[in-house]
Amino acid sequence: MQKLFDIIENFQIVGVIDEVKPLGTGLINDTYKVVTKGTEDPNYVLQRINHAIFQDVEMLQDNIDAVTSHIRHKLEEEGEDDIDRKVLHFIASNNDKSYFYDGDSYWRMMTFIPNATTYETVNPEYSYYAGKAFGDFQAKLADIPAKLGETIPNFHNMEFRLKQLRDAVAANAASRVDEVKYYLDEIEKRADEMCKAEQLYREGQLPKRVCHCDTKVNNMMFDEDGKVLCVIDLDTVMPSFIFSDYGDFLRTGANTGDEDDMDLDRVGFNMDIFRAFTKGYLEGAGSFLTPIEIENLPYAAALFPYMQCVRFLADYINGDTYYKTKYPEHNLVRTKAQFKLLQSVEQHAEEMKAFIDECLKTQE
Ligand code: GN1
Ligand code: MG
Repeated sequence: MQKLFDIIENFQIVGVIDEVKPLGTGLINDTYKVVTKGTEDPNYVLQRINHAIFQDVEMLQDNIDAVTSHIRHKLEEEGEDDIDRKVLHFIASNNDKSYFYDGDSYWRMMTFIPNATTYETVNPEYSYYAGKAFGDFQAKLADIPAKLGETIPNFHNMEFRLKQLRDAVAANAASRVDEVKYYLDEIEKRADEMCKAEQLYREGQLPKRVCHCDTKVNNMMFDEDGKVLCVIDLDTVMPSFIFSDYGDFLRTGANTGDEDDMDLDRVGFNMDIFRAFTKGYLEGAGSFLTPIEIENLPYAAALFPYMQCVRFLADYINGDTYYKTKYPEHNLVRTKAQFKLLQSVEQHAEEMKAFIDECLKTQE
């Protein structure tokens, strides 16, 4: 902990530090809450950026600066009076950068948003607000003048993720391929269909827009009334298909079980959450979505459990080199849970389509 106190010394914060403790359940970065003494000064969030995964920290922080200042500007224009709870505020380091490098790791600090909560599961009402919030987030970023870089190249490119899985199978580094044959077959059966977005993009039918690309339900801060204050975890904000944000929320928010549930009977796709989130999303993003984007929202709902299944399985086969794991089979358990979720989504394909058509009719 002393080390963390020393790191914090390198940032221009106000207040005297009382305590530093782990925060959140992220699988990539290490996150801490920095509590200051008394109630006058703000508390902070300290993060060690996973440099093995985010290799270009300069680009990463430039993206985040561009996004947060653009959103801040829009909120000011709208006359919003709670701006500091609606957009992240990063603290400058002593040499006026938005991060600090200690010779080994990259660190950054931001103000802790007071009176706000994150959730691992949400009810339909909160999902509706979340849908609106993501639609609104994308709408606000539609005219961002900065050209954002890809902080992780090919992050949500399904063809690339399948190639990584196939490469992992060919190398079989942890000798785990034999035990996962069933899942590999199931993945291959769906491969062409799941690469549809890349295909449509090549044909010029599908645009890329600035997206959040990690819209897990726990990456949102809610206020006391269940309304979304802001979206956090901006490392992966980059150009992508809108499917990323729509699909990844449903993958986490509409799962009746946990992402790594060992009890597959608990895992399934909750249509009430789907309906509420979709209604909110179409209200927030309806103004700029194209018919191809809207028509493929059910595809997006399937794509993200599928992609996550591919990514967890590839990591399992590689011997767990990417995601934090709590036990040796963790990535396999995650793969199975995501596959079960995918099957449940597939069973609801027609119902999803019908609901979206219905929403569009009432919006006309
Ligand atoms: C990672 O950082 P975190 O835990 O919010 C991952 C996402 C995955 C998610 C799976 C940079 O997100 O893409 O969907 O885990 N982020 C990165 O839970 O790989
Ligand atoms: Mg997170």
